[in-house]
Amino acid sequence: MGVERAADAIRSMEVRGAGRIARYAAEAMKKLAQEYQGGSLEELRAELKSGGEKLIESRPTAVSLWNGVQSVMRGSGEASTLDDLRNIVVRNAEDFIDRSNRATQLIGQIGARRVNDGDRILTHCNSSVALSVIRTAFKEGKRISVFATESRPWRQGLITVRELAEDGIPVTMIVDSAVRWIMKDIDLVIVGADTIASNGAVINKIGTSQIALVAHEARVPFVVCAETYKFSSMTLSGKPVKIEERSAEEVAGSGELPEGVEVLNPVFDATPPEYIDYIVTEIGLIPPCASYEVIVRMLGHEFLFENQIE
Ligand code: RI2
Repeated sequence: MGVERAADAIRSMEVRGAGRIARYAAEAMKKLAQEYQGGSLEELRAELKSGGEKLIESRPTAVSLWNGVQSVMRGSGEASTLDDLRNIVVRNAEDFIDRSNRATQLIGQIGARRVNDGDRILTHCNSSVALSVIRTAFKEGKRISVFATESRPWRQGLITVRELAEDGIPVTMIVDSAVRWIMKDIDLVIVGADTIASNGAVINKIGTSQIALVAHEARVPFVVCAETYKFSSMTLSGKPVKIEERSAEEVAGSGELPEGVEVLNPVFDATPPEYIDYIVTEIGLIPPCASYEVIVRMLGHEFLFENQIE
């Protein structure tokens, strides 16, 4: 599978989930380096650069994709031979994928410590790290039950209910507009993230911010689970997060709407830090206000400013 094919699979959401698309992009970059047949260091460097750009453009909101590509390319500027460059990219890609999978496990372990026996948990969309916390708590013997939103228009909630049902975890699907109706019966909300900004705001599937608002009103803890590669250094240098808007056809089938009726289909929204109780990362459970520290620790100031400030 070439980089173009990988970018198409991410763009079409054949491959989806902020963590999964980052690992998929890293694998595509690794294959590009391994399968390059030319003999030129500069040509491979150019192909990796344009391939990375295509992958990043495929889903503009999830910074995990950008961070994943940067992680694969880190240190490649020092390569003095074709084999050096190939080895750096392959090693970085394998390291990123391993760290990403390990982070999912660690987040499960750390987050599960804050799940109590008997908790009724609400989750939104389909987040592998949010489900890692839920699965870990269940495996530890905590008698939890889960309410999963349908998460229109893509209905990722169907994936969540299938996965949890297969694990034997009691799960109920609700329509998105029932979150305030169900919140009185919920003990804990756990969601994932696509991007976390330097001020602690969390960009996640559309509808997350209203769930956070409703949880805040009901005094229900609202928890975000995110690997450190979902924290955005670009927001630290002032760049806003682009909220992806997808096609009208994902919302209404052809012929369902009268001629001339427009459809707005933003697929992410921003939850302000004040509605978030804590963020579970693989380096620990942090308050949203610690996002700056995570970004600097993850990337280091020198990386930040050599790559961000034009
Ligand atoms: P994990 C998904 O976006 C959802 O917004 C989910 O919460 C987030 O990515 C993180 O997913 P989409 O790809 O990395 O369904 O936790 O648009 O699996």
